[in-house]
Amino acid sequence: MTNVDLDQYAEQGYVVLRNAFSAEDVQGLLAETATICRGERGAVGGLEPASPDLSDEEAMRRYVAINFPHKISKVLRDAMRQPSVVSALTRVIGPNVKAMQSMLYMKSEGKAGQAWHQDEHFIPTRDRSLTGVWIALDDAAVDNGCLWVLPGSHRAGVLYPDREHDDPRFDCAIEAYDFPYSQNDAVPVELDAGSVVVFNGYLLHLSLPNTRPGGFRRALVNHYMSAESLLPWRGPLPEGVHIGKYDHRDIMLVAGHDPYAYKGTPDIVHPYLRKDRDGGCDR
Ligand SMILES: O=C(O)CCC(=O)C(=O)O
Repeated sequence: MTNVDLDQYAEQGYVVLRNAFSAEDVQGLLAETATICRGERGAVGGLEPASPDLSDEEAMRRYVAINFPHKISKVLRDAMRQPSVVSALTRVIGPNVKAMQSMLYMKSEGKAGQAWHQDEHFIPTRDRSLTGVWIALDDAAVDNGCLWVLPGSHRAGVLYPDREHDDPRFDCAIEAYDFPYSQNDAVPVELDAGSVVVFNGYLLHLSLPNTRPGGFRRALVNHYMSAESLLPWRGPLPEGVHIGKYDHRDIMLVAGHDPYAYKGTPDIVHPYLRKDRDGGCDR
């Protein structure tokens, strides 16, 4: 069983698992990232297949991130089920755990970060069990746009107000504001490739732009929650279904038992490119 400091997790809202993925695992994930960005693994909404003369690096530089890549990639689904990470998740969530989202960041030099936010704002669970797993595929440091957190900010169990913003450092996603922390409380989570940060869905976090010349800051981020919770997420709802009963079921069980297995796991979400600030924000 993976050793997780549960006291630190409860207190700070995050915990780092050093070397959760081997150097070989990371090489496999980077090769898969290039294949996906070339359009050679399957359809990704908005992605142009790379011509043979485009290098892998150029193919990856075109995009900031892809949402739901695990839907077309066994390598990424296997990473979602990585035993040491799942073992940690069973300690922080409980014995029954489902995965419900993946995001693959390329984030080459110049690409924006994401402003302060709480993931439960975007992905509401009924029991506050949402947990992010952020896997560094390159060494992640301040200059290439690592994650920053506000330790302990999950503890109030409050989702803070949010608004649109015009800060060019960040992508078009809304920012949280009016929370009782200052920038001085923020802590960078610098990680070696293959290490992982597991964090609570109420933890305030951001990332800054990648300012490292020529560099990438690739990361795979997977989201998990307890299998017992319904997932009232993503619209529009099927006709006649009330939000209180809606349960998004395009999930993957990674540990234990799925009490809603009788509902099946329909294929609902498909990979798509994440909006890059360079293309402007739709407002
Ligand atoms: O990796 C990043 O740049 C942002 C990731 C993030 O904020 C998230 O996973 O919620």
